[in-house]
Amino acid sequence: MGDMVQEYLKIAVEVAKKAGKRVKTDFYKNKNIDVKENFADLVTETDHAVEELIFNRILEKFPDHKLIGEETVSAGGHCELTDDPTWIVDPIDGTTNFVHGVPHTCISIGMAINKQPVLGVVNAPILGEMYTAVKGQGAFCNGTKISVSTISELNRSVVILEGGTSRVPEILKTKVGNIKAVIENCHGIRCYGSAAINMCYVARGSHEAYMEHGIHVWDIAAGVVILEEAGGVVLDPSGGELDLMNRRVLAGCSRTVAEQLSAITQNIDMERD
Ligand code: LIP
Repeated sequence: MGDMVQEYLKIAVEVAKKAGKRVKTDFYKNKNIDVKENFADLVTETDHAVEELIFNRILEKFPDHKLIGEETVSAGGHCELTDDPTWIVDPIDGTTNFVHGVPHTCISIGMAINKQPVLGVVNAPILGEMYTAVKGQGAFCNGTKISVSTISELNRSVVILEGGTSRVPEILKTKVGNIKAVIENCHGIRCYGSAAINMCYVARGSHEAYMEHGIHVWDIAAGVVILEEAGGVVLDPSGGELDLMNRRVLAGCSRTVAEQLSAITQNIDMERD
């Protein structure tokens, strides 16, 4: 399988670069914006075009592989993770940032085999950062090996939290409670608007943890491999095992920090992918 995954990585990097060029060009132009679940859940013409570009290239090279993509699923497509090699793609993670001209926006390409993430590529073209990882082979940013922070206490950590797109009052109430609990127990909180970038930031050691309820499998599939290969852990916010389709994530530089964060926050049940 090793050689095959290398071949998959080559194509993932190639297509992520091509997609990055398109995202970078469109970033500086006026955008055609649409809404999905609610007024705060945005999609642009570029999201659709980039997903198509990525899918076409993958299917050209690997016609038997399965695909899960944010915009295809939003348009009523399938979101089923089977044991088959499956590419899990977010054409623009951080769409709100893309729309508003905030540079934290990226292309996230993950791949799972037997439901296990094995490869992750995150290209943030405005930031000029390309993160890559293959299971068992380390994690890299622009070709340089990266690793997680060695801090082991939450009260010495910087933690990433997100508001997300849900505007359901009970969900927001719990999130606000969690924000307060985390601020009270760490050096500071940050919020970048892209789950994939958030996970890469924990992977590169500049932040100790990231927690979010409401993300989707395409937001985290690539980041899981990048973070684990950099020495971090990815759990369910309850502190249990991560379920890729359960729409919540707790990423830590270590299990110790992740568990400390889990212990002071409330979990939220989300509808599964
Ligand atoms: C985004 C996530 C982010 C979350 C946003 C949004 P999108 O994904 O990556 O973590 O807070 O609300 O869901 O929609 O930009 O691909």
